[in-house]
Amino acid sequence: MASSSKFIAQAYKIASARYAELGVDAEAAMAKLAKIAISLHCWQGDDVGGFENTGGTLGGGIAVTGNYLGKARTADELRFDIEKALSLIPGKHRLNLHAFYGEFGGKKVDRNEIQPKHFQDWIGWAKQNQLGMDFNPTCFSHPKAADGFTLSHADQGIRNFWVEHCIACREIGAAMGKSLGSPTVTNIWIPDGYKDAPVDRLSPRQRLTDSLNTVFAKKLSPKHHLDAVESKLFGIGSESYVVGSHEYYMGYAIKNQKLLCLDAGHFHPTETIVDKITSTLLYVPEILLHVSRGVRWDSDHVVILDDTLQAIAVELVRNQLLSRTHIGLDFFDASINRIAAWVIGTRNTIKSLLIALLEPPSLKTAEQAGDLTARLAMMEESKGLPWGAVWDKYCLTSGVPVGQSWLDEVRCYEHAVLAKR
Ligand code: RNT
Ligand code: ZN
Repeated sequence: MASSSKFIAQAYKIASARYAELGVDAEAAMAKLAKIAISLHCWQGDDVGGFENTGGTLGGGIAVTGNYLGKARTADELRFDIEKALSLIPGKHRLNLHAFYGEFGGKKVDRNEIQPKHFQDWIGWAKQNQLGMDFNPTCFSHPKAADGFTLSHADQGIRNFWVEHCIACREIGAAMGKSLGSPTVTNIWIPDGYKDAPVDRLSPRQRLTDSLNTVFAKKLSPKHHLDAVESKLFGIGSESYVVGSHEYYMGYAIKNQKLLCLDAGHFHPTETIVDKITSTLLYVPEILLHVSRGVRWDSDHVVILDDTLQAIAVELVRNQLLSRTHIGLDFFDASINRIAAWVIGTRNTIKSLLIALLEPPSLKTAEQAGDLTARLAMMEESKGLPWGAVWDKYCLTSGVPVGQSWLDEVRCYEHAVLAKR
């Protein structure tokens, strides 16, 4: 049942007074929140399928499970679904597109031949919807990636093919950024690795460095375009060795002043990216986050409002790192309504930032005074503060459904649109 706006207003009044008592300005927190853009990943809408229509299956050691009805089959359907999701999420956000979502008019255009013109409809749509865009080379789900290697491949021909693809993607990213007036982050993730223990762990990494250096050889204006590189611990079929490990890309990003992409699901199950944010931002200009949720061996569950997500959000807010952090999402679930998955994960990411923005300053003062007892006490007590009332008010003033009422809209859309696909 939708909450009435009268109760929301009353609850907000009491909540903001309570926050004011603690030295927190709830209005100011909402104003700051409204400026934070989250980059929605297009690939949640069609199970990382892309629109090349080559009938290929998802490769690269990533997998989407589930068979929920209504997956987007065309770019138009995907855009329509993203619009629906965005209408249920407060704030102005971005779209994160993968290269194999280009529109090729039924022609076969191989990955090394893609051009900005294949993305004109996406760019036009983003402009209409006032969205910035981010971009990704698609170095998987392709015959030339079938043996699990791309930019670090031992065969120079195959390596060159992927280098060309990544170069083409940077040009496309720059065209997006230029025409949308906001820099596009083009993030390189490759699946390269071995199922079983290799003899030579070094050569593929040397080849990857050569390839990346060639990919990045052309300078692009940071006004339009930024480069990011993403590491991984293991994938399906690359359990024993991943060429682009965390240390590898951390070193590369620091040395070459690239953005480091930290995917929350790409580390050991008990290792979070929380400490990596302040550690790496001392040495790289900016970071890209792939907000995701690892569960045992899988890295891409829908983001929930858990301690890890909250810990990421407070790092960004407490240390004023939002301006150097690009927040992207990366999860895929086909066992539930795909639009609901976007809405749940994105709303949770925004909620976590709001909670961080509402943190009482007394926590920091306690730490600075060396009062660790008070720090722990306040940290725990602050979990019970009425942030939910501020969140409801934020949704209301942003013109999106409050509470679970967004689910009714998803259900209607499922009935009217998705069920007919
Ligand atoms: C894979 C990486 C990567 C992909 C997307 C589709 O493990 O996380 O970011 O999820 O490029
Ligand atoms: Zn990722």
